[in-house]
Amino acid sequence: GPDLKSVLAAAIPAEQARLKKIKTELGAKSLGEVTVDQAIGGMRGIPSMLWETSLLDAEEGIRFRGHNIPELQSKLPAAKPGGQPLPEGLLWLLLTGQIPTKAQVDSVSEELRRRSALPKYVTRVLEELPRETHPMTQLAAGILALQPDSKFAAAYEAGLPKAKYWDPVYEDSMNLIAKLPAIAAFIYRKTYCGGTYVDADPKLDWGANLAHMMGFDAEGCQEMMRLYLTIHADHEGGNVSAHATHLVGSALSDPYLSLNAGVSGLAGPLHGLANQEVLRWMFEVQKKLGPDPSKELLTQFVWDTLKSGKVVPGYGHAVLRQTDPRYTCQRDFALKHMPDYPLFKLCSNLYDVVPAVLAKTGKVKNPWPNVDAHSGVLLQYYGITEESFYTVLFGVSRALGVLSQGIWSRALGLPIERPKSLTMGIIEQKFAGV
Ligand code: AMX
Repeated sequence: GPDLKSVLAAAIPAEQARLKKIKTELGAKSLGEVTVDQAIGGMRGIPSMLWETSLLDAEEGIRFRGHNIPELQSKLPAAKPGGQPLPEGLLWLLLTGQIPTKAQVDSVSEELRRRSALPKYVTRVLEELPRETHPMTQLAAGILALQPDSKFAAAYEAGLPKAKYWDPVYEDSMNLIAKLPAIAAFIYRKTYCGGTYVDADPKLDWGANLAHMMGFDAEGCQEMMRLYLTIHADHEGGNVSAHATHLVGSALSDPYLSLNAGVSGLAGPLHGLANQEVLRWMFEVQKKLGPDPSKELLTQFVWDTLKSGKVVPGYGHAVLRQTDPRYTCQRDFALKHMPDYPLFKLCSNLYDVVPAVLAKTGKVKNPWPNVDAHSGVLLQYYGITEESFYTVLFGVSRALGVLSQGIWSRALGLPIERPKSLTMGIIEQKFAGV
């Protein structure tokens, strides 16, 4: 059958026509008013961007091209029947809007394999960075080091017409996605394994190969990695990593430059770095209260964290108002594969006590756990114990979503972003005497 790029190319004209029709018929309609609070408060809730690959509902959580996580788990092809989805299948879905067949997913795995070789200068850049450099800084550096290879930057300089932008953006995005597991594994082995490396296994899929190159070959670990890389891929357009990638891409900076901005945003403790913070916080709990603390002691510990002025990592969300379905699917995975693991038990017990405490503060809008409250438990179980690495895995996955949208942003001809900013003086003046 036709390959991913052909299916994508065939889908583009209808979507271009659809956007044109929306602009013509609905362009002048209002999507609502913007309050001063929203302008000051991180633009929370202002509908102000097009993002086709996924949509977030405050109660129900994320849907990827209309499919929620349980639907992805039942509809997307798996490595083995009944297993976790292959992230390559999600990539197909994000790019084309269609659920792929197993043969189509295999063709993406093959395409990524073909594009996966890392140039020597990239590993040399990584080797030169001090070993203590945070893995997220190393990831950002590795992505930037690939940029000289940008097909889009070269084609733009040569005068490529706008209608063809999406094509080299696709080439760059697929090259980048293909090389990210090798970059991530290189960072892992360099930082924690004394610079000894494991070659890719051409028989493995994209996610299993990442685990393999890091040095982990257990079947459970491969399944965990496929699930992890699927559920972290996209969370609509306004979160920091997605919006940063989208914003920088809107200046026609190529996919390497754009994703670099995205992963730098993901490296913030209120966003992707929270998964690292969760583990450190859970270790603190264990150190202070022992391996299996009572719920009373846990409750007190949560209050102490809040009183010391810190956030409880892994809980709360800017948009969600319920338990994150990305948390729930990881919990289901743990219940199946590691029901008696002490760290999972602690994670479960925290789920029982943290929401009530956060609700009692009266200010936290969402007391429920997000994706980051659980992912570290699964990684620890399979021996990936270095929590400062966790956000790199998030970044590898997030690339699938933000680069897919990046290709569509160019296919749809979206313009450079330029929202209006205000001064305090202008706000005061506008409402003086009101
Ligand atoms: N612990 C303590 N306080 C919290 C809290 C938490 N988990 N979540 C929210 N709050 C506080 C806020 O700091 C804010 O306090 P302030 O008014 O004194 O500044 C108040 O509650 C209101 O905040 P909010 O409207 O509920 O949340 P927000 O939209 O401003 O922020 C988020 C959302 C995720 C940054 C916040 O919940 C948080 O800091 N959580 C902990 C870090 C975390 O888990 N981040 C990962 C999010 C998912 C992801 O991006 N990967």
